[in-house]
Amino acid sequence: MIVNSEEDIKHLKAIGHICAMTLKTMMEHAKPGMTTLELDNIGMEFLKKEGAQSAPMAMYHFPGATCISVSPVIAHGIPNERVLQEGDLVNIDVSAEMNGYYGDTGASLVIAKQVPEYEKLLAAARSALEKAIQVAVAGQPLNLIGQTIQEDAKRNGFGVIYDLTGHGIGHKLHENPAEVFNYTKPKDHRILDEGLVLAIEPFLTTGKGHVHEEPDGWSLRTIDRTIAAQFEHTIIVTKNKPIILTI
Ligand code: M2C
Ligand code: CO
Ligand code: CO
Repeated sequence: MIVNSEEDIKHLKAIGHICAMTLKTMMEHAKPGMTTLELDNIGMEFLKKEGAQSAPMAMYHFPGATCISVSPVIAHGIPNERVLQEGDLVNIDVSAEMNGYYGDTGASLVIAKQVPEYEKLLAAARSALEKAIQVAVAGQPLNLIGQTIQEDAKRNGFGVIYDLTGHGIGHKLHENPAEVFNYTKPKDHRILDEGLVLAIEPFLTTGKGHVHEEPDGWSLRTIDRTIAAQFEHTIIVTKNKPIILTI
């Protein structure tokens, strides 16, 4: 969506903040010995308490309030009886709706342990998101986002997942522009409009950058079972610095 009133901004900020607080709470509670379903319930209760509803459930009948993906699953992981263990690389993705407005955020983390190989990947994925947000300025090519993510990932020794993209968001979870690539597409001449609401979500990997859907019909794992990490924010494009909604 393109925001065109203070009312739009107020509602987007409200749901963005709820998504951010839900993610923070879930990350703080993610401990060895608990199941991903128990962690999802913490997220679901938090959303309910704030008056928001899970976007994956409402929009796609996803079997969980949030997506919790344990490596080598990197996205759309279904919360289940899987017990989290020290050293697991996990992604939590929270998207939700309130008053007809949507927010989307995500983060990867390592459970209760410092694993140098994983920490390097997490730092690089965080860096790619930060740099991509900086270049998301009205009048600039949308392709600059993907180009920036890919170049920053490469500078840090990683590749991107080609099959997963960021997206427009606002009155639905996934809106136009449908694909905000995490790599450069020189023939993509779309321009970022002022007021455009975007979810930017770089996925970085040590592998070839393609995914495979598991038989559960949702979970996406790296095709080569390599590690990957994602960080995601929902933003509003302006003439200057973007407004980050999911903080
Ligand atoms: O838009 C995402 O970030 C998720 C969608 C949840 S719907 C089950 N919030 C995403 C992540 C990975 C691939 C596609 N979309
Ligand atoms: Co998301
Ligand atoms: Co998203």
